[in-house]
Amino acid sequence: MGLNDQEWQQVLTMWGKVESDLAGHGHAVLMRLFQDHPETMDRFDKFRGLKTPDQMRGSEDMKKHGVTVLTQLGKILKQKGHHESELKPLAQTHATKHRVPVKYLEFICEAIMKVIAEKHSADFGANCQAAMKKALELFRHDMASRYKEFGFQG
Ligand code: CUS
Repeated sequence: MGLNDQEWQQVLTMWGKVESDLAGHGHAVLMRLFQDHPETMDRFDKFRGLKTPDQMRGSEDMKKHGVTVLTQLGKILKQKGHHESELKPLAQTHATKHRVPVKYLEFICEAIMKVIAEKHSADFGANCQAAMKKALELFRHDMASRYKEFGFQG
């Protein structure tokens, strides 16, 4: 499940491109997530009122939350797998407060992969995609083990 140096480098180079417009990518990821899996909107009170793609597109809350999500994930990826201290508080709030199941984390990771593929198709080749997928799998795997420690089966 671990990544080698070259794979981490691919992941972080790609993430640098995501960070060139974190708000744009974050908003696109949440739009994608909520369109593909509307049930995931229920986890956050502030999104329940959004019904149409236009409302989502104009939502400052979604823009802000997109930045939050990608900022947290970026901090974790930059630890290249040594992310225990970053992951723990995130797992705790998501297990005990938001109660975001592992399945939803999978959906959000899928949305991230799709958005990167759309915005950076030329730079997101098969190797880089595979590396990013592995990094996101590692993240989910470790979130899932932490969830169990907090008594959330996820
Ligand atoms: O916020 C946060 O943080 C999370 C993510 C990470 C990566 C963990 N989230 Cu938010 C999640 C989710 C959302 O937002 C929505 C839906 C589902 C899930």
